Amino acid sequence: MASAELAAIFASLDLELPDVGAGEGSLACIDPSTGAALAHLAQDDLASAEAKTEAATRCFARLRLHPGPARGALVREMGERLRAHEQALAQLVCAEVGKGIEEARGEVQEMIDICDFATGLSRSLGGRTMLSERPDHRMFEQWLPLGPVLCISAFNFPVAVWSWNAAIALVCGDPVVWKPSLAAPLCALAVHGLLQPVLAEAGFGDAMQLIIGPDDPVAQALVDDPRFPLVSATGSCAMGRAVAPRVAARLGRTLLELGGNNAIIVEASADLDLATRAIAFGAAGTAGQRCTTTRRLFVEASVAEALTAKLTAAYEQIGQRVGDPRDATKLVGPLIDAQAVARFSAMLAEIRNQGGAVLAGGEVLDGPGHYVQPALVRVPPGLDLDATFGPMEVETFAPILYLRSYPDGELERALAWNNGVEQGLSSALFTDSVRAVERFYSPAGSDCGIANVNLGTSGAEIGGAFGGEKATGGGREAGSDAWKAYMRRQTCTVNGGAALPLAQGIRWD
Ligand code: UN1
Repeated sequence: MASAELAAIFASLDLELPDVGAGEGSLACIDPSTGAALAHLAQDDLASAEAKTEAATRCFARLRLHPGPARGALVREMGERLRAHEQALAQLVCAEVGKGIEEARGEVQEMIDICDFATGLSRSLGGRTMLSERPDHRMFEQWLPLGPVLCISAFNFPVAVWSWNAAIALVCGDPVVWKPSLAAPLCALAVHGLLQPVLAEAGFGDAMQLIIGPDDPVAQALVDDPRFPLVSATGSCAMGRAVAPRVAARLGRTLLELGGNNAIIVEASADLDLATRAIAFGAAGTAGQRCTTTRRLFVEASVAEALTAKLTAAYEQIGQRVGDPRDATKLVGPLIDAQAVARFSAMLAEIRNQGGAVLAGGEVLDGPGHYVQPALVRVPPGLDLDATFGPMEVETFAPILYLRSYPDGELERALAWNNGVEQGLSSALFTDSVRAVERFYSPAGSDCGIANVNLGTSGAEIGGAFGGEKATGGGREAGSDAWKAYMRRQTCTVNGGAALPLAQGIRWD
């Protein structure tokens, strides 16, 4: 994308592109489909990050007293602005992170959806009343605003994941300080520039802050700051391992949404055409750069050959449709940067080295841009998955799908493989068998935060709680009761009587 086009997108949002030009300390925003710089931005330093944190903290004192439904009305207005500018924002997501235009539109739609959801929530957040064991006592719980939330987001969902946090946090009465990925600052600037005025017009402009700065020292200082009772961070397991102990050291709360090493199990009874479509989208969509991307595939032996043939054919077609993410006829855009391409190639070399085979795809396309053909890989036959996953343990953030068959009738084995990695984000089973479904959903079934039957691992709706177990971090964002992470629970007991009966029947007189 040319800089003029980028400036036009910003202008359509009534914003100016704050391009400071190349220079010391400025951040280059790279278009992954060309490798060229789109713009250069000034970065926050410790002093400006401190000022923004302080402003958010001061704003919290007022926002927490603003009625919940009134906060919901602000979030509804934010959703309206997003609706009105969906196309421009999608173009920006597409340009900055290389997501195909249709998927980029879907990402903006997720933002709109969560605003709708949070607006409804703003009239329904509530606690319960419990029966007290003491006469004339009333016991209930209430949920109160928690404080400023630090939201660290990743490049692959540069705006949607922030919005899951921000929309919910704001209706809960919490300001949000956003530290976006340095690979996607333009998306953050645009969304902030579009939505922050909604809050400003209502006198709560400081409830939305944007800090674009390096991890060291800016993000580290934010993570350590006790003014953030909650740090919500999305990214790699390595990032979570760096953030969580720092927040724990000050006894703060974290909401972590980290890596996935997601598997699909295909039983012999499955609709193989349906499975093929779901696997292809899950594994190759977004160029394999979703945390929910399908990375491992376990197929019941008697259909392994048939499914492999269908997938190989699908991958060959997909390989022809890798290219410019702005072109709606393409299915796969570029990887985020040259390092991601290098990791993709290195992993395929390692797999071949260990006796695995690349059945389809796997080529790096000539530049400019960071394009690769999604790879379908047969796991090295010598690798004993009951003992180790070898290279498959690693979440290579690129489109590599590992395929392995399991003996007929041994769903238990496939479930053990599904659960055998350190992450526990998403999982799926393709089957026509009710028994298999019940096994998958039983306490001995999938150990992931997301478990789907006859659909793929990626592409969750916002209405459910999103997140996973084990090294995925345990956090839940977006729908269901994920809002509880953004509030503090208070258990309240009122004595309406004249006596003072003690709990547990204790006598103390
Ligand atoms: C992510 O990759 O961090 O379920 C989020 C999905 C999307 C969200 C992915 N709705 O694939």
